[in-house]
Amino acid sequence: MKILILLIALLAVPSVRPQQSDLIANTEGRTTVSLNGSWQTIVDPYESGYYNYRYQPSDNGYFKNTKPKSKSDLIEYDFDSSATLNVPGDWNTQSDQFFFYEGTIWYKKSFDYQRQPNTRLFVYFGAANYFADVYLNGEKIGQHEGGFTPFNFEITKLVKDTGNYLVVKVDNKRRRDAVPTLMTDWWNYGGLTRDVKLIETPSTFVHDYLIQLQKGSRNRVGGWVKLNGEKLKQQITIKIAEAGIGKTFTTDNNGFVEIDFSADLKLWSPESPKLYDVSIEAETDRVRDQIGFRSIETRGTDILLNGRPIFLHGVCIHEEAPLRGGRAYSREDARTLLGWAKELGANFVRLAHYPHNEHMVREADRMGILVWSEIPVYWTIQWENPATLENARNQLSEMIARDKNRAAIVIWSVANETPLSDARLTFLKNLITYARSLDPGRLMSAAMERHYINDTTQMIDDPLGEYLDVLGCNEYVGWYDGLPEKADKLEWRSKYQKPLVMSEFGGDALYGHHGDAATRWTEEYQESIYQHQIGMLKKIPFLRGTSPWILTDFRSPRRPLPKIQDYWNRKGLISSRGEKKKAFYVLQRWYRELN
Ligand code: GCB
Repeated sequence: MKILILLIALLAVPSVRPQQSDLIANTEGRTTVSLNGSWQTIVDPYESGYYNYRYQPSDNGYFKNTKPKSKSDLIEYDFDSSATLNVPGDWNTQSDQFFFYEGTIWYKKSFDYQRQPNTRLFVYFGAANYFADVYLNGEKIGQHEGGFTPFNFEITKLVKDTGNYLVVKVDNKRRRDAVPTLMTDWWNYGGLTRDVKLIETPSTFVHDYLIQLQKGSRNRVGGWVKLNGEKLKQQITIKIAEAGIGKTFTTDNNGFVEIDFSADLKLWSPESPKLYDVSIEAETDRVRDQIGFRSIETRGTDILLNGRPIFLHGVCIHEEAPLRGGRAYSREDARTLLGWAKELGANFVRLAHYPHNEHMVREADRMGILVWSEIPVYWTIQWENPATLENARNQLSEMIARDKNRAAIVIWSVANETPLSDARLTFLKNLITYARSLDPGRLMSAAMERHYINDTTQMIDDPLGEYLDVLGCNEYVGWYDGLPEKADKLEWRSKYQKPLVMSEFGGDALYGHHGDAATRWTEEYQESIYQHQIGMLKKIPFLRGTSPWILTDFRSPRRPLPKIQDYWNRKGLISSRGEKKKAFYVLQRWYRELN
């Protein structure tokens, strides 16, 4: 029976229509009201605000926000006199007592809202790590799994002019069947880690759209528009005023229409990240966006941007806040991180190991930095579990839903360093097919492993390679694999005639810790890794990109070594305090040559 369910799940043909995700993908082009700021919170390690003493979900949990009605009434919690946490923000770095906390915290925010007639209201969460149960005025409005993608719920019928209370139970307990699973090399920052807002829309509104150059074309725009509401058949006009474009389409009875028109546009590129003001005007609604147009494809072992071969010289980035630590969430964080990548000479970043906050991709669009974006299918996911697959598919669809109109994003990646097996291949093929159905325009990749066929020859022949456009490969020659000099003699081969991005390499160094190049943890050792790596990389004929590990040091519970790691992965080219290590300058020199 289990096998049958798995087969059905794996064979289910993904829809070629846009995903029916409920996400209002573009919240930036609409009027919103922020619910950021201070939220009342209750720490609930036993989840006694959710379960009763028989461990059954209670009808009368903390989400009811009950107050004593008389002086003898017994109520054992009170949001209003409890401590607060800032939203957006992880809880671990807001108080020492939460540093290692994995469990449930309840959040409550009160608000008034005068909804205009004929409008609808949604509450939108940029992300909640990991599982969120959401309640408004004591009623459950939904739940969401996955710590790095946005979600929203309609609250039109429940919202009142005054005295609303929004309660969210956020649980970051790791689970074997989840995505990611129990073991990762990054901190499990819990909480409402991204912006929370209210979105008011007309009763029928532009729910989502894809407006990008068609695959392989530099002058034909394609995509679709989807309406939500009662008046589903409408005229829709796409306007790009600066380019003199105004094209009108009519949606079908489901509120959906495909768009297709020719346009003479200045193409987006790292040298010239041109964004156009685009407006999507329905009869009942209007949304604005800033969209860049570029083509991305592969030919043999080349990656072509706007028809010309490009080398992606970049760096990996975790969503670790620069300087202050904790989860990054703001536009300023994004500017600092991407600014450092630019200073390094990068034209490309790999946003590891999960979809980053929207500021990162919006800023990359503005700054002209190409992006690889991925979902946290990392290491040892439960490949045979249909629920795990469903979860991964959902995270993939939410990532694509939010960011599909960003020119900067050129690669979607479905996995990182996953161990070979038939079940894993079936799982990942399913994700790739699904992603292509949601977004036919971008390149698909995965960070794979490689192996030795003899002492000096590395081979890329993971069967997954057959299904990818771009091969990704992580290698740690000089750190987990021999000493830095080992790279000098290595030859690289690939079973596939496809471009390779070396998606990780590097080693740890504590900033300011010096010694000779043979001493681990010193800046000199790390510098030597980069010197030998660059020599090796230059000789790989099918190499078309690099994203060494990693831009800045980041917190990891797997890294306890006192005085060196202290729960930080020290492979950053920049320390957690913003200090550049010697290896930064080695890589910068190479990237400047490439520029
Ligand atoms: C890897 C992982 C990355 C780790 C890194 C390391 O291969 O993809 O998440 O942090 O190695 O530092 O070991």
